[in-house]
Amino acid sequence: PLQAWKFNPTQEDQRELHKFDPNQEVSIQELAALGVLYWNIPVTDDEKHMESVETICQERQYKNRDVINIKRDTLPNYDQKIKTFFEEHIHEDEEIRFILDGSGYFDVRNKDDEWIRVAAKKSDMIILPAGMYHRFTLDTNNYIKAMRLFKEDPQWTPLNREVETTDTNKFRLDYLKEFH
Ligand code: KMT
Ligand code: NI
Repeated sequence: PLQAWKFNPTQEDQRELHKFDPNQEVSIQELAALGVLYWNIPVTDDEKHMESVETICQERQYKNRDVINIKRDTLPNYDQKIKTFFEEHIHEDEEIRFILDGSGYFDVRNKDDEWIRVAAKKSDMIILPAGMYHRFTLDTNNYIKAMRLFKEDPQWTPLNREVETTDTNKFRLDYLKEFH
């Protein structure tokens, strides 16, 4: 199952675990209450997992997808992108990620504006609702390959917190109404 915990904001590198001692686990139910959805779809060599992906795409009307391979050697502008992914932001659409290989962390804000660190690994599909503050980092394995699914055209420009007027963004207000 998915592992999630309260993020301990120490000065350590963003790729480290950032757990409190003792660890403060966060359950899938708590994540669901914040609007975070999760499925485990085993990724196999025969590509059987794509049948489940197709079904989810049809049910939830995801029309577009691409695959991102986040590794120093394969991702153009690697350092800049790693930095951008870790800036706190929202989107005006769901953020849907299906992890094909490797692992990484999605940090999401809870109702008290604390970070929850969600560990995503191969075979996890994670959906963050529109308007939820979040960020992403690789872990110390330094590699993730993920399918990114989109409702419409890849229209997932990050709106960074404070830089833009995200607290009054319509999608932010809709999120708060539904989940807080
Ligand atoms: C994002 O929006 O932060 C990304 O696409 C990077 C993470 S995908 C595993
Ligand atoms: Ni995002």
